[in-house]
Amino acid sequence: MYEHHVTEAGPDGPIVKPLPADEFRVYGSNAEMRWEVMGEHGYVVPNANFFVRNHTSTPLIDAQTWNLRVFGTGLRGPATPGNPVRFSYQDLLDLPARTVVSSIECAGNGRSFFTTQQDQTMTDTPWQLGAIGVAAWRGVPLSLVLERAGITRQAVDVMPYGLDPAYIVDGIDYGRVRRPIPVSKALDDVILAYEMNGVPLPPDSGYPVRVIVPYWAGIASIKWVGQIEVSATPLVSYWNTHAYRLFGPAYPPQGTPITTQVTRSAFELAPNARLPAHRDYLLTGRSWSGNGPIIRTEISTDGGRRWHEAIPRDRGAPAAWQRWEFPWRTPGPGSHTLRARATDVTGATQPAAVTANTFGYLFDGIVRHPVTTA
Ligand SMILES: Nc1nc2c(c(=O)[nH]1)N[C@H]1C(S)=C(S)[C@@H](COP(=O)(O)O)O[C@H]1N2
Ligand SMILES: [Mo]
Repeated sequence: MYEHHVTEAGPDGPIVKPLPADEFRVYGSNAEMRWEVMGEHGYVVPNANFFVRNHTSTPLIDAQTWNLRVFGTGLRGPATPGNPVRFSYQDLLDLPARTVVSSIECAGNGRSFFTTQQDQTMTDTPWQLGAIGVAAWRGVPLSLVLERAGITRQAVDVMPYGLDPAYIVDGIDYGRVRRPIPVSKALDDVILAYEMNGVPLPPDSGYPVRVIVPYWAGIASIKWVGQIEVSATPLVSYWNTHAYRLFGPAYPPQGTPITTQVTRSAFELAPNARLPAHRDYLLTGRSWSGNGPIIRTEISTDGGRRWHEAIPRDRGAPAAWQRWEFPWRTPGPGSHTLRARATDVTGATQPAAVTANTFGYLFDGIVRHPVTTA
Protein backbone atom coordinates (compact mmCIF):
# COMPACT_ATOMS: atom_id res chain seq x y z
CA MET A 1 0.00 0.00 0.00
CA TYR A 2 2.82 2.42 0.86
CA GLU A 3 5.22 0.97 -1.67
CA HIS A 4 5.63 4.42 -3.29
CA HIS A 5 7.53 5.55 -0.19
CA VAL A 6 10.03 2.78 -0.67
CA THR A 7 13.45 3.61 -2.04
CA GLU A 8 16.60 1.57 -2.14
CA ALA A 9 19.30 3.28 -0.06
CA GLY A 10 22.58 3.57 -1.93
CA PRO A 11 25.92 2.56 -0.44
CA ASP A 12 26.40 6.18 0.69
CA GLY A 13 22.89 6.50 2.10
CA PRO A 14 21.90 7.26 5.68
CA ILE A 15 22.03 3.55 6.57
CA VAL A 16 25.28 1.60 6.18
CA LYS A 17 24.12 -2.01 5.96
CA PRO A 18 22.55 -3.58 2.86
CA LEU A 19 18.74 -3.25 2.73
CA PRO A 20 17.56 -5.93 0.27
CA ALA A 21 14.05 -5.11 -0.98
CA ASP A 22 12.75 -8.55 0.01
CA GLU A 23 13.87 -8.01 3.63
CA PHE A 24 13.20 -4.31 4.29
CA ARG A 25 10.83 -1.47 3.44
CA VAL A 26 12.87 1.72 3.29
CA TYR A 27 11.49 5.21 4.06
CA GLY A 28 14.27 7.78 3.66
CA SER A 29 16.68 7.29 6.59
CA ASN A 30 14.48 4.57 8.16
CA ALA A 31 13.99 0.90 7.26
CA GLU A 32 11.50 -1.60 8.64
CA MET A 33 11.90 -5.35 8.77
CA ARG A 34 9.59 -7.40 6.57
CA TRP A 35 7.85 -9.80 8.95
CA GLU A 36 7.84 -12.70 6.49
CA VAL A 37 11.60 -13.10 7.07
CA MET A 38 11.08 -14.01 10.74
CA GLY A 39 9.50 -17.39 9.95
CA GLU A 40 12.98 -18.79 9.24
CA HIS A 41 14.69 -17.19 12.24
CA GLY A 42 14.85 -17.95 15.95
CA TYR A 43 13.90 -15.89 18.97
CA VAL A 44 16.09 -12.86 18.23
CA VAL A 45 16.23 -10.84 15.02
CA PRO A 46 19.53 -11.35 13.19
CA ASN A 47 21.54 -8.11 13.22
CA ALA A 48 21.33 -7.94 9.41
CA ASN A 49 17.51 -7.89 9.60
CA PHE A 50 17.11 -5.44 12.50
CA PHE A 51 15.05 -2.33 11.66
CA VAL A 52 16.83 1.03 11.58
CA ARG A 53 15.34 4.34 12.66
CA ASN A 54 17.75 7.22 12.01
CA HIS A 55 16.81 10.88 12.44
CA THR A 56 19.77 11.75 10.20
CA SER A 57 22.43 9.19 9.31
CA THR A 58 24.63 6.50 10.79
CA PRO A 59 27.96 7.97 11.97
CA LEU A 60 31.12 5.85 11.71
CA ILE A 61 32.87 6.10 15.09
CA ASP A 62 36.33 4.94 16.16
CA ALA A 63 35.94 3.15 19.52
CA GLN A 64 39.59 3.71 20.42
CA THR A 65 39.29 7.51 20.41
CA TRP A 66 35.64 7.57 21.54
CA ASN A 67 34.82 8.29 25.13
CA LEU A 68 31.70 8.78 27.17
CA ARG A 69 31.45 12.10 29.00
CA VAL A 70 29.18 12.33 32.04
CA PHE A 71 28.36 15.75 33.51
CA GLY A 72 25.64 17.79 35.18
CA THR A 73 24.24 19.25 38.39
CA GLY A 74 23.17 15.80 39.59
CA LEU A 75 26.78 14.71 40.10
CA ARG A 76 29.12 15.29 43.02
CA GLY A 77 31.47 18.04 41.98
CA PRO A 78 29.48 18.79 39.91
CA ALA A 79 31.14 17.82 36.65
CA THR A 80 30.57 20.46 33.95
CA PRO A 81 30.18 19.85 30.20
CA GLY A 82 33.75 21.18 29.82
CA ASN A 83 35.12 19.06 32.65
CA PRO A 84 33.16 15.82 32.57
CA VAL A 85 33.82 12.42 34.12
CA ARG A 86 35.18 10.32 31.23
CA PHE A 87 34.92 6.61 30.45
CA SER A 88 36.85 5.05 27.57
CA TYR A 89 35.53 2.08 25.58
CA GLN A 90 38.00 -0.12 27.49
CA ASP A 91 36.79 1.32 30.84
CA LEU A 92 33.28 0.13 29.99
CA LEU A 93 34.48 -3.30 28.82
CA ASP A 94 36.32 -3.67 32.14
CA LEU A 95 33.21 -3.03 34.26
CA PRO A 96 30.90 -5.94 35.24
CA ALA A 97 28.64 -6.81 32.29
CA ARG A 98 25.00 -7.87 32.03
CA THR A 99 23.07 -9.35 29.13
CA VAL A 100 19.43 -8.43 28.63
CA VAL A 101 17.10 -9.77 25.95
CA SER A 102 15.01 -6.75 25.04
CA SER A 103 12.99 -5.40 22.18
CA ILE A 104 13.64 -2.00 20.67
CA GLU A 105 10.49 -0.66 19.09
CA CYS A 106 9.61 2.70 17.58
CA ALA A 107 6.62 4.38 19.26
CA GLY A 108 5.33 4.97 15.72
CA ASN A 109 5.35 1.26 14.79
CA GLY A 110 2.01 0.40 13.14
CA ARG A 111 1.31 4.05 12.26
CA SER A 112 0.10 3.17 8.73
CA PHE A 113 -2.90 1.35 10.25
CA PHE A 114 -4.31 4.63 11.61
CA THR A 115 -4.67 5.48 7.90
CA THR A 116 -5.65 2.14 6.39
CA GLN A 117 -7.97 0.99 9.21
CA GLN A 118 -9.18 4.26 10.75
CA ASP A 119 -9.06 6.78 7.87
CA GLN A 120 -6.71 9.11 9.76
CA THR A 121 -4.13 10.91 7.64
CA MET A 122 -0.58 10.69 8.99
CA THR A 123 2.50 12.47 7.69
CA ASP A 124 5.33 10.68 9.53
CA THR A 125 6.92 7.36 8.53
CA PRO A 126 4.12 4.94 7.54
CA TRP A 127 5.49 1.92 9.40
CA GLN A 128 3.58 -1.32 9.10
CA LEU A 129 4.63 -3.62 12.00
CA GLY A 130 8.35 -3.96 11.24
CA ALA A 131 9.70 -1.12 13.41
CA ILE A 132 10.56 -3.62 16.14
CA GLY A 133 13.44 -5.97 16.77
CA VAL A 134 14.58 -8.19 19.63
CA ALA A 135 18.24 -8.84 20.46
CA ALA A 136 20.46 -10.00 23.32
CA TRP A 137 22.25 -6.84 24.39
CA ARG A 138 25.39 -7.06 26.50
CA GLY A 139 26.82 -4.09 28.31
CA VAL A 140 27.25 -2.23 31.58
CA PRO A 141 24.35 -1.37 33.86
CA LEU A 142 23.87 2.42 33.56
CA SER A 143 23.53 2.54 37.37
CA LEU A 144 27.16 1.39 37.72
CA VAL A 145 28.46 4.11 35.42
CA LEU A 146 26.35 6.77 37.14
CA GLU A 147 27.56 5.66 40.57
CA ARG A 148 31.18 5.82 39.41
CA ALA A 149 30.49 9.27 37.96
CA GLY A 150 29.24 10.42 41.37
CA ILE A 151 25.45 10.65 41.02
CA THR A 152 23.81 12.34 44.05
CA ARG A 153 20.42 11.95 45.73
CA GLN A 154 19.42 15.27 44.14
CA ALA A 155 19.54 13.86 40.58
CA VAL A 156 16.11 13.67 38.88
CA ASP A 157 16.81 13.22 35.15
CA VAL A 158 19.47 11.43 33.08
CA MET A 159 19.80 12.46 29.41
CA PRO A 160 22.02 10.59 26.92
CA TYR A 161 23.02 12.44 23.71
CA GLY A 162 23.77 10.77 20.37
CA LEU A 163 26.87 11.53 18.26
CA ASP A 164 24.94 11.45 14.98
CA PRO A 165 24.51 14.79 13.15
CA ALA A 166 22.16 17.38 14.70
CA TYR A 167 18.49 17.05 13.69
CA ILE A 168 17.49 20.00 11.51
CA VAL A 169 13.97 20.41 10.09
CA ASP A 170 12.73 23.41 8.10
CA GLY A 171 15.81 25.38 9.15
CA ILE A 172 15.28 24.70 12.87
CA ASP A 173 18.22 23.00 14.57
CA TYR A 174 16.99 20.77 17.39
CA GLY A 175 20.54 19.67 18.27
CA ARG A 176 21.75 16.15 18.99
CA VAL A 177 19.14 13.40 19.37
CA ARG A 178 18.56 13.18 23.13
CA ARG A 179 15.74 12.51 25.57
CA PRO A 180 15.67 12.53 29.38
CA ILE A 181 15.03 9.35 31.39
CA PRO A 182 13.80 9.75 34.99
CA VAL A 183 16.48 8.75 37.46
CA SER A 184 14.32 5.92 38.90
CA LYS A 185 14.25 4.19 35.48
CA ALA A 186 17.88 5.05 34.68
CA LEU A 187 19.06 3.32 37.87
CA ASP A 188 16.72 0.34 37.42
CA ASP A 189 17.26 -1.82 34.31
CA VAL A 190 18.93 0.44 31.72
CA ILE A 191 22.22 -0.72 30.22
CA LEU A 192 24.95 0.84 28.09
CA ALA A 193 25.25 -1.88 25.45
CA TYR A 194 28.35 -2.61 23.38
CA GLU A 195 27.29 -6.04 22.04
CA MET A 196 24.26 -7.14 20.04
CA ASN A 197 23.62 -10.88 19.69
CA GLY A 198 27.21 -11.73 20.62
CA VAL A 199 29.11 -9.31 18.37
CA PRO A 200 30.09 -5.64 18.74
CA LEU A 201 27.15 -3.37 17.87
CA PRO A 202 26.92 -2.90 14.09
CA PRO A 203 27.27 0.78 13.01
CA ASP A 204 23.52 1.25 12.29
CA SER A 205 22.61 -0.14 15.71
CA GLY A 206 24.74 2.35 17.67
CA TYR A 207 28.44 1.36 17.57
CA PRO A 208 30.37 1.68 19.80
CA VAL A 209 27.82 2.10 22.63
CA ARG A 210 24.05 2.60 22.82
CA VAL A 211 21.54 2.91 25.61
CA ILE A 212 18.96 0.12 26.07
CA VAL A 213 15.83 1.11 27.98
CA PRO A 214 13.71 -2.07 28.29
CA TYR A 215 9.92 -1.66 27.84
CA TRP A 216 10.16 1.99 26.76
CA ALA A 217 9.66 3.58 23.34
CA GLY A 218 12.74 3.20 21.11
CA ILE A 219 13.59 6.93 21.29
CA ALA A 220 14.79 6.40 24.88
CA SER A 221 17.44 3.96 23.63
CA ILE A 222 19.91 6.54 22.28
CA LYS A 223 22.43 5.13 19.78
CA TRP A 224 26.06 6.27 19.41
CA VAL A 225 25.94 7.78 22.89
CA GLY A 226 28.65 10.41 23.43
CA GLN A 227 27.60 12.16 26.60
CA ILE A 228 25.15 11.78 29.44
CA GLU A 229 23.78 14.71 31.41
CA VAL A 230 22.73 14.00 35.00
CA SER A 231 20.57 16.80 36.32
CA ALA A 232 19.17 17.92 39.68
CA THR A 233 16.38 19.73 37.78
CA PRO A 234 14.05 18.28 35.10
CA LEU A 235 15.50 18.22 31.57
CA VAL A 236 13.72 18.90 28.30
CA SER A 237 14.45 18.30 24.63
CA TYR A 238 12.41 18.34 21.42
CA TRP A 239 12.05 14.57 21.95
CA ASN A 240 10.07 14.83 25.18
CA THR A 241 8.29 18.18 24.71
CA HIS A 242 7.10 17.78 21.09
CA ALA A 243 8.01 14.50 19.40
CA TYR A 244 7.14 11.23 21.16
CA ARG A 245 4.29 12.94 22.98
CA LEU A 246 0.58 12.21 22.62
CA PHE A 247 -1.47 15.20 21.43
CA GLY A 248 -5.06 15.38 20.22
CA PRO A 249 -8.66 15.72 21.41
CA ALA A 250 -8.31 12.86 23.93
CA TYR A 251 -5.17 14.34 25.53
CA PRO A 252 -4.45 17.40 27.70
CA PRO A 253 -3.38 20.55 25.75
CA GLN A 254 0.25 20.11 26.80
CA GLY A 255 0.14 16.46 25.64
CA THR A 256 1.30 13.32 27.41
CA PRO A 257 4.92 12.13 27.10
CA ILE A 258 5.33 8.55 25.90
CA THR A 259 7.13 6.18 28.23
CA THR A 260 6.34 2.45 27.83
CA GLN A 261 5.24 0.69 24.66
CA VAL A 262 1.84 -0.95 24.06
CA THR A 263 0.56 -4.43 23.19
CA ARG A 264 0.98 -5.58 19.60
CA SER A 265 1.02 -8.75 17.46
CA ALA A 266 2.32 -9.70 14.04
CA PHE A 267 2.06 -12.71 11.75
CA GLU A 268 5.28 -13.94 10.14
CA LEU A 269 3.67 -13.43 6.76
CA ALA A 270 3.80 -10.84 3.98
CA PRO A 271 0.67 -8.74 3.45
CA ASN A 272 -1.44 -10.56 0.83
CA ALA A 273 0.61 -13.75 1.26
CA ARG A 274 -0.59 -16.64 -0.95
CA LEU A 275 -1.30 -19.80 1.02
CA PRO A 276 -2.45 -23.21 -0.23
CA ALA A 277 -6.25 -23.77 -0.16
CA HIS A 278 -7.76 -26.76 1.70
CA ARG A 279 -4.58 -27.52 3.65
CA ASP A 280 -3.31 -27.69 7.19
CA TYR A 281 -1.21 -24.57 7.37
CA LEU A 282 0.75 -23.55 10.48
CA LEU A 283 0.35 -19.80 11.08
CA THR A 284 3.17 -18.34 13.20
CA GLY A 285 3.70 -14.97 14.77
CA ARG A 286 4.82 -13.00 17.80
CA SER A 287 3.18 -10.72 20.39
CA TRP A 288 4.76 -8.25 22.80
CA SER A 289 3.99 -5.49 25.28
CA GLY A 290 5.82 -2.70 27.09
CA ASN A 291 3.90 -3.68 30.24
CA GLY A 292 5.65 -7.06 30.51
CA PRO A 293 4.92 -10.64 29.46
CA ILE A 294 2.10 -11.69 27.11
CA ILE A 295 -0.36 -14.06 28.76
CA ARG A 296 -2.54 -14.92 25.77
CA THR A 297 -2.78 -14.42 22.01
CA GLU A 298 -5.99 -15.18 20.15
CA ILE A 299 -6.40 -15.67 16.42
CA SER A 300 -9.40 -15.07 14.17
CA THR A 301 -9.51 -16.28 10.57
CA ASP A 302 -13.15 -15.36 9.94
CA GLY A 303 -13.30 -11.56 10.11
CA GLY A 304 -13.19 -11.33 13.90
CA ARG A 305 -16.30 -13.41 14.68
CA ARG A 306 -14.63 -16.35 16.42
CA TRP A 307 -11.35 -16.28 18.32
CA HIS A 308 -9.11 -19.24 19.21
CA GLU A 309 -6.08 -19.28 21.47
CA ALA A 310 -2.74 -19.55 19.72
CA ILE A 311 -0.21 -22.02 21.15
CA PRO A 312 2.82 -20.35 22.78
CA ARG A 313 6.13 -21.62 21.33
CA ASP A 314 8.14 -20.37 24.30
CA ARG A 315 7.61 -18.31 27.41
CA GLY A 316 9.44 -15.38 25.94
CA ALA A 317 11.71 -12.89 27.70
CA PRO A 318 9.68 -10.37 29.76
CA ALA A 319 11.05 -7.30 27.92
CA ALA A 320 10.73 -8.91 24.50
CA TRP A 321 8.15 -10.99 22.62
CA GLN A 322 6.37 -14.31 22.82
CA ARG A 323 6.32 -16.56 19.77
CA TRP A 324 3.13 -18.48 18.99
CA GLU A 325 1.62 -20.76 16.38
CA PHE A 326 -1.86 -21.58 15.20
CA PRO A 327 -2.74 -24.56 12.98
CA TRP A 328 -5.21 -23.36 10.35
CA ARG A 329 -7.26 -25.61 8.11
CA THR A 330 -7.34 -23.21 5.16
CA PRO A 331 -10.64 -22.76 3.29
CA GLY A 332 -11.15 -22.90 -0.48
CA PRO A 333 -9.63 -20.38 -2.88
CA GLY A 334 -10.37 -16.76 -1.98
CA SER A 335 -9.44 -13.71 0.08
CA HIS A 336 -9.36 -13.89 3.86
CA THR A 337 -8.39 -11.60 6.71
CA LEU A 338 -6.31 -12.86 9.63
CA ARG A 339 -6.34 -11.14 13.01
CA ALA A 340 -4.19 -11.64 16.11
CA ARG A 341 -5.10 -10.14 19.48
CA ALA A 342 -2.72 -10.29 22.45
CA THR A 343 -3.35 -9.69 26.14
CA ASP A 344 -0.49 -8.82 28.47
CA VAL A 345 0.19 -9.44 32.14
CA THR A 346 -1.67 -6.24 33.14
CA GLY A 347 -4.79 -7.37 31.24
CA ALA A 348 -4.22 -4.87 28.40
CA THR A 349 -5.81 -6.35 25.27
CA GLN A 350 -5.48 -5.07 21.72
CA PRO A 351 -8.63 -3.08 20.84
CA ALA A 352 -10.58 -3.06 17.56
CA ALA A 353 -10.00 0.71 17.25
CA VAL A 354 -7.37 3.01 18.74
CA THR A 355 -7.91 6.52 20.16
CA ALA A 356 -6.30 8.92 17.70
CA ASN A 357 -3.24 11.05 18.48
CA THR A 358 -1.76 13.72 16.24
CA PHE A 359 1.53 12.00 15.32
CA GLY A 360 0.15 8.46 15.15
CA TYR A 361 2.06 6.86 18.00
CA LEU A 362 1.28 3.67 19.93
CA PHE A 363 -1.12 1.96 17.50
CA ASP A 364 -2.06 -1.11 19.53
CA GLY A 365 -5.18 -2.04 17.53
CA ILE A 366 -5.91 -5.45 16.04
CA VAL A 367 -4.29 -5.40 12.59
CA ARG A 368 -6.22 -6.87 9.66
CA HIS A 369 -3.82 -9.08 7.73
CA PRO A 370 -5.07 -9.97 4.25
CA VAL A 371 -4.11 -13.33 2.70
CA THR A 372 -5.17 -15.23 -0.39
CA THR A 373 -5.72 -18.96 -0.57
CA ALA A 374 -5.25 -20.60 -3.95
N1 LIG B 1 21.45 8.92 18.41
C1 LIG B 1 20.28 8.45 18.01
N2 LIG B 1 19.65 7.55 18.77
C2 LIG B 1 18.45 7.05 18.39
C3 LIG B 1 17.80 7.52 17.22
C4 LIG B 1 18.51 8.46 16.40
O1 LIG B 1 18.05 8.88 15.32
N3 LIG B 1 19.74 8.91 16.84
N4 LIG B 1 16.55 7.05 16.90
C5 LIG B 1 15.77 6.55 18.04
C6 LIG B 1 14.52 5.93 17.67
S1 LIG B 1 13.23 6.98 17.31
C7 LIG B 1 14.35 4.57 17.69
S2 LIG B 1 12.86 3.87 17.39
C8 LIG B 1 15.49 3.65 17.96
C9 LIG B 1 15.70 2.69 16.81
O2 LIG B 1 16.78 1.82 17.07
P1 LIG B 1 17.42 1.00 15.86
O3 LIG B 1 17.73 1.95 14.75
O4 LIG B 1 18.62 0.30 16.41
O5 LIG B 1 16.39 0.00 15.41
O6 LIG B 1 16.70 4.37 18.16
C10 LIG B 1 16.57 5.57 18.89
N5 LIG B 1 17.88 6.10 19.18
MO1 LIG C 1 11.32 5.79 17.17
